[in-house]
Amino acid sequence: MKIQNARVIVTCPGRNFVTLKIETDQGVYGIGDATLNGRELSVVAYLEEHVLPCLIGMDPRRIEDIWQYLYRGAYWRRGPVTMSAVSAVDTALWDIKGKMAGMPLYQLLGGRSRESVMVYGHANGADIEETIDAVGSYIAMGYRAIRAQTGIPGIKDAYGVGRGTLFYEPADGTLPSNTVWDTHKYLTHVPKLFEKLRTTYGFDYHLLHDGHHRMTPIEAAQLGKALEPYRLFWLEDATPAENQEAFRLIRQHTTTPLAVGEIFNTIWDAKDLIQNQLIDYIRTTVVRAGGITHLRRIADLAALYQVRTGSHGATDLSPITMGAALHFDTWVPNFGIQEYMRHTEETDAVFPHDYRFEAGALLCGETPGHGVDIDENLAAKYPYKPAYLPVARLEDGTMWNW
Ligand code: CS2
Ligand code: MG
Repeated sequence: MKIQNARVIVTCPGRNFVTLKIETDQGVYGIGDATLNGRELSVVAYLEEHVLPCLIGMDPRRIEDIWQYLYRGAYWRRGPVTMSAVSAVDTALWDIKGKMAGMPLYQLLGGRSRESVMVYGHANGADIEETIDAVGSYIAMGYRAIRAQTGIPGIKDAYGVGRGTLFYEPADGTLPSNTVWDTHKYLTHVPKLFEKLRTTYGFDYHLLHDGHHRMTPIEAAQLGKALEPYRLFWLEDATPAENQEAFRLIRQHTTTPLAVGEIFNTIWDAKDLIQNQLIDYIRTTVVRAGGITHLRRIADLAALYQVRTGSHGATDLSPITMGAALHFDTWVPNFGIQEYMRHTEETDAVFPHDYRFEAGALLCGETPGHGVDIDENLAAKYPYKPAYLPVARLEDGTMWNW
């Protein structure tokens, strides 16, 4: 069996997605997500110029060997562009493997470990009252876990407060838009949100919050401590994680569970965090961290230290990633939770899939492979449209973390 053709499909049904399609000489094809929000074309170039020519003629059944070839063979290892490309190849090959075996992906991984995959949605509002209502609407939709983000008095564009409700897409503009941040105002305000949420809805629902890399370790420790009475499921991206040791300082001051890793692209980014039990959930994803093949390695390391998975699942990860992630989540023994920022109807039409939402959970389907396809004719109707994630500066103009 040989890879006969491999090509990249870029489409923009409201936001950009990059899809890799690998076709074999036996008429079976597989697809993988290669979307990197705000840097999409860099992954397209990496794939088209440096990866796809190497794949032609390779045996698509040799998933591990091709992964090692693309990782070690690049010489310049790791990084979001390289690993998004490797992830897309890996995901497409697992899709082919499932189709050849006539099995849904979770069966190939080891079978079902749970009946369904608990997910969390994104509730946000311009102020606490609006956010309280938004959380209520997610509870009414059947969610048992909800991320809550709110506008911060004195901050114009606080992170996570979308333009609209169900769909949150931060990328915009042909150049990055500028936002202003102030951690002191944020730290003063956020505990009030969670006090009000627990007063309003009690403790029967899981509440999550994303710090989105904005705090220093001691500020994150302050917030974690202040949120302890409200028993969050997790506080995410409390501080930038290049220095994995930074989480030790947060850990020393708070029992609020910590989650990190949506921007990680290999196990090396998380190794110390996991082995020193500095986090409780690892957020690595199919599209960013080397596909199914590498994500399994990360999850297995995490399991040794009672760290659970909590994969990223924002709108800028295509339905292909969501579909493959659900098969992974259905199998992985140390599952924690799956993020599920719903895609728009436009996007779902371009990427027909067999997963479905039910009672606060997602259920993967039984279609052989990962259960997601791409309608190329429809995809062609949405040409690429440049869009960047915003940047953030402090009020004095200091460049900060968006
Ligand atoms: C966020 C993401 O969902 C999350 O946890 O961190 O929405 C993130 O802002 C985007 O994926 C960036 O493209
Ligand atoms: Mg996040």
